[in-house]
Order: sequence, then structure tokens, then C-alpha cells
Amino acid sequence: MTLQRTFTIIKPDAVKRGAIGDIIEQFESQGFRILAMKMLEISKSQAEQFYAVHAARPFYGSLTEFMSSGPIVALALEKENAIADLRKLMGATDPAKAEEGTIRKKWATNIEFNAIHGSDAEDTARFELSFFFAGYELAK
Ligand code: IDP
Ligand code: MG
Repeated sequence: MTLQRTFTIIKPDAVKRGAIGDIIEQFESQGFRILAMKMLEISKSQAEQFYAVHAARPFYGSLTEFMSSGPIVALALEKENAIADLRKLMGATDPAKAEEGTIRKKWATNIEFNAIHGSDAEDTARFELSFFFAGYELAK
């Protein structure tokens, strides 16, 4: 299997709870190589662009409010099967349904304030990586 890239965000709730170090430790111990990383705040309209696929969902307004409510940490990750393996490490969207040992089981508060974002497919990973990182920012 060849190396694959994925994109992840440590969301504002997890940053506020002091979970950055723990989550990055889990990425590294699970074999993800960090290609790029930055802490930043995004505006409501940037969050709306990032989550445009969810524009029709009832939670779009509050999700984009939440994602622009404080600092986030965006990372580009690489490993074999990175997209599926990150989704597995994250756990279910709703932490009440997340498996033991997952990041959401440990850090999420509820289905909305759920600690972490991860790309769900190759095309969304490509869009999301390029939304936050220029090519020159990724490690070789
Ligand atoms: P995912 O983050 O597990 O891929 P998505 O369905 O893509 O889940 O939803 C994007 C984000 O929107 C979720 O991570 C969560 O923060 C929020 N969200 C999803 N479903 C709900 C809901 O039913 N109520 C409130 N927020 C939700
Ligand atoms: Mg999603």
C-alpha cells in the first residue's frame, strides 16, 4: 500500500481543554508522519467555506460558529491508509457511540463539540489540505 495524506483539525473545544499534546502524541504513536502543522483562528466565513458540503444541514450555523470560536490546530498527516486509519482513531462523530480508545471517546463533549475533524475521502482530503496549506508548507 502506498502512502496517503489526510487532513485533521484539533477543534476549539479540544484546544481549550488542553488536549493538543495528547492528540498529537496519538498521531505520532499510531504511525502518522506530520507533514505540516499550524495553530490559528479562522473567521465564520472561512469556516463556512471549509464546511460548504454541510451548508444545507441544520447544524451548519452553529458548527461554523463553533469552529471560528477560538484557536484550532490544523495538521497534514501521512501514512499508509491515512484517511481510514485517522477516522478509526477519531471515533464516531457522536462520542456516545465512539469506541473505547478513540480520541472522541476521550475528549469530545457531544456530537457537535467533538474535539477533532478528519477528512473522509481522497477528494475531501485534497480540498481540505489545500484549503489550509500551500504546497511549500508540507515537509518533503
Ligand atoms: P465527522 O466530523 O465525523 O466527519 P460530519 O457528519 O462530517 O462528521 O459533521 C461535521 C461536524 O458537524 C461534526 O464533526 C460535528 O462537529 C458537527 N455535527 C455533525 N452532526 C451534528 C449534529 O447532529 N448536531 C450538531 N452538530 C453536528
Ligand atoms: Mg465529515
